Amino acid sequence: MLEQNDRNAVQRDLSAHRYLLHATPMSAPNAIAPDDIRARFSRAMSEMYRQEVPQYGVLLDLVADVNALALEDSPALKSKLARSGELDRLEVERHGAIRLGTATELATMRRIFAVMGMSPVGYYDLSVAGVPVHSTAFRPISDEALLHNPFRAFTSLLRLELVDDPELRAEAARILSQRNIFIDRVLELVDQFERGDGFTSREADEFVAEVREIFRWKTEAAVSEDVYHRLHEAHRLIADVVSFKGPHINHLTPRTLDIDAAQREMTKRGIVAKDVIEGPPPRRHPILLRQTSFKALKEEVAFADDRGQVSGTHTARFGEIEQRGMALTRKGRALYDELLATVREPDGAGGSGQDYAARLQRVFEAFPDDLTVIRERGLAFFRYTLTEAGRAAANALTDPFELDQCIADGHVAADPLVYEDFLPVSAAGIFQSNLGGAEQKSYHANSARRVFETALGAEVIDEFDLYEATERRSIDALRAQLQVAAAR
Ligand code: OOG
Ligand code: NI
Repeated sequence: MLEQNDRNAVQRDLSAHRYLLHATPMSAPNAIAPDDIRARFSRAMSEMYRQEVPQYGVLLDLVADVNALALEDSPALKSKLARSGELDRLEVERHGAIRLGTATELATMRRIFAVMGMSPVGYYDLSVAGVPVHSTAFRPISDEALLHNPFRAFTSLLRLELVDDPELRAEAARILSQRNIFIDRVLELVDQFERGDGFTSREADEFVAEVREIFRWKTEAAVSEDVYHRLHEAHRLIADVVSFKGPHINHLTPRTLDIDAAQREMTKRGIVAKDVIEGPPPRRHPILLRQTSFKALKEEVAFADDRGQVSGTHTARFGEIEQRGMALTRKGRALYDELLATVREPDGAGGSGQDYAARLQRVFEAFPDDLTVIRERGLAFFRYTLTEAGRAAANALTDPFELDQCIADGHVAADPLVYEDFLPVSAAGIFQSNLGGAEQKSYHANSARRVFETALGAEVIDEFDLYEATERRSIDALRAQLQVAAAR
């Protein structure tokens, strides 16, 4: 049965984030809305990445083809996506990822993303999988904003405290403290936004263009070849963050409706794909998130030596695709984590082995794949809406209404909410695969959420609270509709 959520707890938690939810001081009457700035930004990033990493363009075309086929093959899928509004957002839907070096960079990035209506959701500790970062995802949080454009930025902060060698640690910290990745004009525009003055369309374009520059690949390294190699020796990721003049976007990920087909298509079109799809196995009713990527590119770098510039290469940037399924409740997520843990290596990173897919499939037979069962066991979040039949019968329905009865009678439709977030084990697998495969460091895993939030200058929003609130709002809306009908 649908659990009676502790509504007050959700409300309390969300009001603690009022500054984020209402991070839109829109006093200027003709100001461009954050949702529009985000949509422009997402488009601009995609154009840039297409130029920088041509295989990303191939990936976009491939995903468009696979999606068109999937919709053609399944009118049911098409009408479901149309009903939830996802059909319209599908073509523009993607996420990107960046890695930052300092607390100041993270806090400033939070302010920049707020201009685009993106808030930090979730805390991901990647040290458990041997990656010395912790992360959050900046993303839109309201239903309307998600439908408008769901662009997300998976944002990691380097944890230098996990570097063993004190000398190297100090040197990396010194290099990072000397770089400034934000030009003054961007900060001026952020101030203007925070004052409530909003942006004209030209200012919005200027902001988008300047923020995009922050994420552009810059060939000139900030360090010598020798320092690069020492950082690289400590961890490839440390070299990737510390050696450069800015946090280059390291991938952009479109959303596919059929990741197995997309994976096959990648190979056909000459893209060397990661061998294992991260996340749950294929199912009739997809849950959470499945992801695969292609290997990072080797890019030209000019190291700065006393002797002048020395050319070399760096491998960091890649492409990824993902298929999104339903958002799970805490209970559903606990079951997912438990099942996944039984098929993973003890270190949690990178599912592998020839029979991995088969083992995954077998173990996940314990996760129900029937929507009614999933809902009745409280494993996923749903959106409830009145059906045509429900509308016709509305004044015969009573309040308090029996949700399950209404669903059984066909008066109310229950559609799963889309998972809008990320998965730490999958993220670790993606990190590992593009860091050059076999490399495996082990860190004393320790989640440092508070430290991360202090660096960020804000708390991260709990993603479960957001889904819970969305589900609850749909039930409230239903109830209101029925009361109106009953009063007639
Ligand atoms: C981020 C990897 C995580 C995802 O989709 O899980 C990620 C990175 O490599 O910086 O993007
Ligand atoms: Ni990604």
